[in-house]
Amino acid sequence: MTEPVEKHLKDYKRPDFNVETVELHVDICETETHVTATLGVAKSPEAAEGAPFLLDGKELELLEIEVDGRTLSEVDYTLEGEVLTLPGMPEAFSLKTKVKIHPETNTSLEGLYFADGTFLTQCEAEGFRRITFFPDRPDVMSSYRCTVVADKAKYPVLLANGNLVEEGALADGRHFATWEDPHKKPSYLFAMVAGDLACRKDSFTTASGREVALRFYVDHQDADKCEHAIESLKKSMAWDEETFGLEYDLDIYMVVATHSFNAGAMENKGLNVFNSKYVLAKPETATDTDFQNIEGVIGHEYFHNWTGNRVTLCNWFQLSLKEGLTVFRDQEFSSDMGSRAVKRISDVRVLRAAQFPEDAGPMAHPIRPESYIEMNNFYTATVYNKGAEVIRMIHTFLGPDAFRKGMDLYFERHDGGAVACEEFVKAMEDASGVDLTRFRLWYSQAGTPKVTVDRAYDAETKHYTLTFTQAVPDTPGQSNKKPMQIPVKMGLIGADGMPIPLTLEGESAQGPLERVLSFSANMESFTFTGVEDEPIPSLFRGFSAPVTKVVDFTEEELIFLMGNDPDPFNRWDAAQQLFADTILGMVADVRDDKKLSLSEPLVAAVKKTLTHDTLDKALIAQALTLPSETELGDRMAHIDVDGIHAAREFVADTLAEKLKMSWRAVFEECADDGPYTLDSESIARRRLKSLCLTYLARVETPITTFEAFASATNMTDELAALTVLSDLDAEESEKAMGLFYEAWKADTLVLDKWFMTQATSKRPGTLERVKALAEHPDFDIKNPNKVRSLIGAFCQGNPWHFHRKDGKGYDLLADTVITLNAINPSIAARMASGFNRWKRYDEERQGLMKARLERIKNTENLASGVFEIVSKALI
Ligand code: 0A1
Ligand code: ZN
Repeated sequence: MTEPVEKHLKDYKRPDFNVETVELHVDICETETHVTATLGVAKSPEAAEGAPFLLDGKELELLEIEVDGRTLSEVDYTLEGEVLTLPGMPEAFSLKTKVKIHPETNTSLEGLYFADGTFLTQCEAEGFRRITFFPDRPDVMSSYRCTVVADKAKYPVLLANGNLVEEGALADGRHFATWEDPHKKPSYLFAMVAGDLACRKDSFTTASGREVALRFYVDHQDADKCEHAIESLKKSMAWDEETFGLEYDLDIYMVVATHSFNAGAMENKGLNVFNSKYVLAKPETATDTDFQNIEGVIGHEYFHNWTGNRVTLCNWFQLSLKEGLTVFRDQEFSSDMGSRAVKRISDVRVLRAAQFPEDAGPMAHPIRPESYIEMNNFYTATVYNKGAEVIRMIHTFLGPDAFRKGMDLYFERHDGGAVACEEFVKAMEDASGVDLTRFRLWYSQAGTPKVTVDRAYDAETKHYTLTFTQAVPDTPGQSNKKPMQIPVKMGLIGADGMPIPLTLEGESAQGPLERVLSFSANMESFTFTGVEDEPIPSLFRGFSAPVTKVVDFTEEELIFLMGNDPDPFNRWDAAQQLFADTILGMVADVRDDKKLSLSEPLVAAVKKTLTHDTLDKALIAQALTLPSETELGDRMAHIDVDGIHAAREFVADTLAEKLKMSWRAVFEECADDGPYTLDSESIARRRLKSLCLTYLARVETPITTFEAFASATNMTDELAALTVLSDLDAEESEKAMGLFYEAWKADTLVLDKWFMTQATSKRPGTLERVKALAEHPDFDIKNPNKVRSLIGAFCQGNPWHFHRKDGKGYDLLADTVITLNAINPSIAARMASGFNRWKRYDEERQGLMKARLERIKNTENLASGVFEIVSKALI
């Protein structure tokens, strides 16, 4: 096999030919589909003399090819690998191709595929080339007209982007629908659907008074689960008008839900396709988190209409231009809809759990990658979540008003264009007058900067000095990095808990109580004057930069910050730091078989937070959730799987035992028999209640947890109790699993929760149960949600069992990757990254993981995406 080729940003050139118009005719039959494409092509004025027209095509059978009505013979073109080359083309011409494709056997879920009775498409990043020959790159933007033809009884619903312009019956019980999209778009935003789906209708009136039809297409049995998604869409539309002055631009907005989808959802113009888990919800089947995720993902796809669709990318290296910005927008939307601090905490948890390790591993890349083998591998936490942090830092430096001006200027300049990240930064710079020269390093340098803070107080001069030092670690292909420009949002807190004015040396007027320092050297000091007593600094408030901070806080200081920091994010962060320091401090003692003990002040601080009567209950729940074993491992240079597990269990058991009465009292206090409502307060109450349950289960009999399970009246409470039970080695655990299955076996999304709960269980024998569940009739290796819920959850969310010393957890992952390689390469590659951290473990485990990576690498017909992940991991 020839090794897959790597593409480089530095080689990027604008296209030689533009496709102005695309007319597609898609004739769907049970065993094959014919696609006829008529492209109106124009040579670019910048094209080199004699440049050929290159089209991409994957797994297409070419049946006919014509230029301006003349059938081409085999000497007129070449078709090699996945490229169709047409030399000697005129300035403008019409190209017609007819191809045969097989959606009915396409398990990759890219291009046109058939799943659960519906034909649908996924074209981002490079799926359009599986439908027809086309220059499948985002800087080729065209007007589309698409006719879908299929059997009328089996596929009554025929959809594509834009407006319906014609529909009608055909011979043999077939029918057609023609859709026209008035907006030019790149091929990755094309979509079409043919199926038998229920349609939930609603409408939204825009700020300028236009009525937009909203249409949600779902399986008939799910028609009662769309309400929340529809409401979320209406909120998103109103929010974008209010916040950014952006209105929707078509008369119809369609959402199709499918159970078979590689990712979360897709922003195709006017016709979003969603993983059903981000659409379908009712209180009996979906948790509070599901409801919140739906609101966030519906918002995300809607916001793409401006950041992604109206202004798109000139090449895939710029993916963060649309994704980082759109994640930032959806995070802001969710913050405005619910609790800002709680949202920030959960976003930072995701960043630390997924992006920090990625940035420290073999696939580390800047938010604007410089090269890739398989684009699908770059839909990463770095491009998305760190990308959003980079936008957030611009927002922090500029402030909301200048940021809004920057957005306006960006749209004014680039609406209808395909641009690069640079254009966004330039618009922000020009609109605000703020120089972002050094800031641009965030786009090109990978790695999480480590910021160390030293403190010095001079009681005589009343000066307080903070000295910041930064180190940006080496990452594959990048070393000796330059210092980044880092916003440090901070305050100083006096011993009485009151904020201290921040007057920097040289300033005459008294400073504010909170400020943003701009730190952009290897080392830099900031001295505050008029500080009467030594304060405690509150640094990186709201997580103002995606860095790891190292401050030599004592336990006492962390407890102080946990109780007194006016910034809720930093209160939470102090608690997490305290737990992490405590647990990691015990790991060596576990190894040496020493007796462990938990400090009394820590127990008292937990009690104080737990029983606080004015703090937001959701914040209490977040603060008292111990860092996960994975998070703790990430804080260690060499991950001690067993030590972390034992120490963390000890801390949880001790807190459960010592504060038994408090957990019980707060649990009772949070109980509520009223109807389920989705307001922030009720969500917070349920969250704190389930946290109490996790502690109580450690000290009370399993019967009480089972009672909580059996009496639950909504999925949030039911799943919380089931999850707690799943860790218990008790008959109640099996009993609850059985009851849950019987109750929900007809609901595939709820079954995903059933698989996941068992996969993440701490009980002995979990690996064996996971393997048995992979043979369960309701498990389907072709369905990505099932793979993620069972195998993904086990390998990523159950480190203690996955890293079993006999290597059997690793075998399960390697076997799954190899099976999936032939079914769905994109999911196979994602799963393969489960080995990325292998060098961080002990020698024995390293050897076991390396052997599995090599086994995968030697698989015949290895997909380029899997090759990229495993070969980079093995370097
Ligand atoms: N643009 C989508 C994400 C997406 C990417 C790839 C997909 O298939 C391989 C599907 C969706 C988003 O950000 O929502
Ligand atoms: Zn997106």
